[in-house]
Amino acid sequence: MADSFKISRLKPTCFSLHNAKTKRKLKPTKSVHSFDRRKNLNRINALKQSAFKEEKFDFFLIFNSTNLTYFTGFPGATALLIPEQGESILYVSAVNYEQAKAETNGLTVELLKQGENLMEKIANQTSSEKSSKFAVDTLPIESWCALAKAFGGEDKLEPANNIVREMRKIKDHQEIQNIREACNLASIGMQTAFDTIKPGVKEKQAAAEIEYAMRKKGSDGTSFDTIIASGTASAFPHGSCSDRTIREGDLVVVDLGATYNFYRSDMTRTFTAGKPSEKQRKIYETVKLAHQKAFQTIKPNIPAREVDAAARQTIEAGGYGEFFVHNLGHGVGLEIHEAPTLSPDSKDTLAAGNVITDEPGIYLPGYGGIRIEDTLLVTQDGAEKLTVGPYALANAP
Ligand SMILES: [Mn+2]
Repeated sequence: MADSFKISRLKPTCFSLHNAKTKRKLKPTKSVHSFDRRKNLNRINALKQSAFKEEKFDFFLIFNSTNLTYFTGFPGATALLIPEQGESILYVSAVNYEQAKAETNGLTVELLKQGENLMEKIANQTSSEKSSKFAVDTLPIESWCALAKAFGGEDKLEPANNIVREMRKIKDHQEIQNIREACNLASIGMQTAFDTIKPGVKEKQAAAEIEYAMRKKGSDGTSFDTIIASGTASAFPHGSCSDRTIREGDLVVVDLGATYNFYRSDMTRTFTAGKPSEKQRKIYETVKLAHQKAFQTIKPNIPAREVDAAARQTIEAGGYGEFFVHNLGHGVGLEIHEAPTLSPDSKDTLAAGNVITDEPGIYLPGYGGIRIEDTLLVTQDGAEKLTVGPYALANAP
C-alpha cells in the first residue's frame, strides 16, 4: 500500500500556542507460536535503556494501542506506566482485565474502574516523586490536555514517541518470523489474484477469492482493505474495490496484505486482463526497472532517501517523473505504515532488521496506473524479498 507524502508530526501542546505463468507452490512456514511474553519484557528493558539512561526520564507513559501491543503482547490495555526502577503497571478496564492477567507476565495489571480518571490515577501513583520527568508516546490532544491538567501543567511531560519509533524500526527475531509468515500468506493471495482475475470478473469477487485463500492458510485478517483497481481507477494509488467488472485490456492493480500474530505484510502486482498494449508494456518496464534499481541499492547504513532516489531517477529517465506521486516505500510491522520512511526528504538511515516496502508506481490520470511492491527485510549485506511473486504484466494468454 502506498504511503503518501506527509507533513511531519507536530508536537502536541495545549497551554501555549504552540507472471502469472510461473506457478510457484507457496506454502506457509511452520506455525509460529503466539507472542513470547519474555520478548515483550525485553522490549520494555530496551526502552528503559534508551529513555532512562540516555534521555534522563524517570517514567515512560505508553498510550498508543500499537505500542501497548509491542511492549506487552496484549492488545487490550489502556495505558502502561514504565518506571526507571521496578515493575511496570498496565492499566486495563474491566472488560479486558481477566484476559490481561492471564496473557501478560512480569507486569502489575491494575484495574481501571468505571468512571475512574486514568490521568489522575497515574498522577497520584507517581506523586511521591515531585520533580519527575515523564516521557509520553502519543495521545489525542484532548487526552494530552487531561494528562497535563492531572500533573498541574505540562512542564513534567515530554512527547517522546521518537524513542519508540526508533526501537520498532529494528525487528527482532520473533517479529521477523511473524512478518515472514504474513508475507507468505500475501504471496498466496497474489497467486490467487493471478489465477482469478480475467475479463468478466468483478473487482469485489476477486478480492473475496484472495482473502478467502489467505484466511484458509492461516491469516488473522487483511493488513488493510484489499485493493483491486481496474481500468482508469488503477490510476488512483489508493483506489479501492468496486462492483466494476474487469474488461479485456484493463490494467488491474492488486495491492494486498495479510496479518499474522498482529504483524502485517504488503504486496502489489499490476497486470492486464488479456494482452497488454505497447504503452502498457513501456510503463510496466519502467516501473519494474525502478523497483529493481531501488532493491539493488538497499543495504545497511544507506540513507533511505537515496533508495527513493534510485527509483525516482529511473522513472524520471523514462519520462514519467511527474506521475510517481507517492513515496517509494515505508516500514511494515505491527502497522502497515511505520518507520522507516523511504521518501525524498526522509531522515531515516536503513539498518539490518528493518522491514520495508519497495513500491514505485506510475499513474496516468484518465488512463490507468501500474505499481509493483514487495515487502523486504534489510539484511547485513543487502535485502531479502519476503513477498514472492512473478513480475509479469499479462496474466492470460
Ligand atoms: Mn505499501
